[in-house]
Amino acid sequence: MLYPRETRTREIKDLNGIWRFKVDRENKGYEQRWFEKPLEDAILMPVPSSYNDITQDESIRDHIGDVWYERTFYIPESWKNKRIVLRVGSATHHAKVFLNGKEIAQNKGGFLPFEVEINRFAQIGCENRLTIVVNNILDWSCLPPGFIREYNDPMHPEGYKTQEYLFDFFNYSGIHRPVLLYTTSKTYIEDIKVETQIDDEKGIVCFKVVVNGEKKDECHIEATLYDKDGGQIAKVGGPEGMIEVENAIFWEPSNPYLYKLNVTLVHDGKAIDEYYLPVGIRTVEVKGKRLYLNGKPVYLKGLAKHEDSDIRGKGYDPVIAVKDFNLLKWIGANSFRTSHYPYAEEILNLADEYGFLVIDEAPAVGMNFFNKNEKVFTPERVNQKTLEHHLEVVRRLIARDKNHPCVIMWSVANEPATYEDGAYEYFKRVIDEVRKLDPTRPVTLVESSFPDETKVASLVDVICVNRYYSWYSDSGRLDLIEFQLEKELKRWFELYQKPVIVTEYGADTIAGFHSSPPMMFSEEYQCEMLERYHRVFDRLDFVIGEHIWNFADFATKQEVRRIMGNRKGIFTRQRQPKMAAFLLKKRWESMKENK
Ligand code: E9O
Repeated sequence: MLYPRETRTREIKDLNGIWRFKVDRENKGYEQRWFEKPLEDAILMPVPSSYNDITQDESIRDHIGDVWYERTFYIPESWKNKRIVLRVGSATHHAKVFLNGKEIAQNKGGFLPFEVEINRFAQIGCENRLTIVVNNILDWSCLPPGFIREYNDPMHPEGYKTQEYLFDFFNYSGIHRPVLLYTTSKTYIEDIKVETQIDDEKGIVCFKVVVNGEKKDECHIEATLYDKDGGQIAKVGGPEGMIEVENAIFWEPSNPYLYKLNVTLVHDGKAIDEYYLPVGIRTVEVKGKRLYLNGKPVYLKGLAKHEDSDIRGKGYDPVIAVKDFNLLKWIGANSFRTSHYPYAEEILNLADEYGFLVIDEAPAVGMNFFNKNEKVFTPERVNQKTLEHHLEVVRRLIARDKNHPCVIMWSVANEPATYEDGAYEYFKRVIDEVRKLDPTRPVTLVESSFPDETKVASLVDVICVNRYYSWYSDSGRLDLIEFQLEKELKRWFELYQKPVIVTEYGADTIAGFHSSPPMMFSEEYQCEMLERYHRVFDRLDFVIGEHIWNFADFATKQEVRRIMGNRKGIFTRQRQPKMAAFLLKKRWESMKENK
């Protein structure tokens, strides 16, 4: 699936902005056919954004079920002979789309784009009404999974229910990413796949183009590769090909050099469709104890993130996005994980440009009760339907992100109950699918299980482990960190002989809380904890990366162990540094690429 771009032949119409919005409190919208006429008693709502924090009404913030979004638009006469596509960057978690009262699309999954051709339903020259119904209910067939709790007890009013979920971020909902229309010719470039190789000083760019539409057999394809300054390197014909770049500049964090591959679809001597892709020439490989980028060992310095900010919730905002990248650069990081779901494509575009190494994660989080007596992998919970959806999600994730040089690894899940029966069979299916679709990138699954209990470590290329010594276990016992962590990490390597990334470690820290000697929640405690972890990492040569939990404080559901959200950020939610940020900046700036 190609990211929508304007080119010589393609136009974009931005549908972001202020939409009309209505909460379906009684769940009557479909029955009363709200899609057939303009919404009554609607309020205003920005798109993209989560809707939860926009109003002063907690019943909107905590609504479970459908909300209705609506806006109108015009299609210019000049688009008459074009193929017109409506694209929704994401709608969390389920969406139904109506155009002029007719249902035209449905989607399940809150973190990936979907699109639909609208030519048959749209009207040229008069107003079109677009309605998107978004539903935020999670069940065990969803990713992330969740369940509805019904309280049939005397202390709750009849019919009282809550949405329960086992992941640690607020279930923000709404249209989270850009909505737009774009055009192509009727016969068009549907997809491009690029893979790069390195042969000494030479870069090799292999491409494959998929064309669709009535006249696809009458067209031919021209692919041209340009350097950063627009200088032409080579031009080749055909739907598949290979371009060699002598003395190539390889894409890497210290120099994220992007070439440009321009693909033109020619019919009757005329360029009918054109699309371009930024191309970073780079290779990724796991060998022995190390991760190699362009044949050189690389150490991952960075953080796990969230799409989360004040007011916007999970809504994509270029202001927050660029600020975050500036902070990541400032602190000396070279990588991050898209915990715990695929981020907006705009974020990956920026990571390509800024030069960050990304572990791209599927939205499979909260598949663990952290309670050995309560199982997740049972026919009533994680079941065949979940697996089918998981397979679909990784297919769509790879289809969307396969061409990004920044994506160096796929993560199929975060902290599932890998010690349970059934976990191996389940993840074998998912990981086999990922490898089949993309043999060029390593695959991982982020563990919270221990080395002797997990059943899935044999399936992955890199062991990724989240660990909270002195926080969730032996709380306050900083003195135990080195002893426990070193012992555990050595065991991982002893058993599996694979490199290890510590993908989460950290402490909730309230900016401005101080204590010496350090106490939990103080800035000193966070610093001291990180330093002790780092001493262990520096002693172990098979540790190939450190990702702190978390980049910034973020919203969670309300519960007693969360004080206005999860406070493990190195930055506050408003993006101001805590003391630990300076410690990390010093460490990471003085570290070599290969630690
Ligand atoms: C996942 C992440 O989304 N890892 C968590 C992070 C956290 O700060 C969360 O925000 O809580 C830690 C997993 C904790 C596992 C140990 C739980 C032990 C309970 C007794």
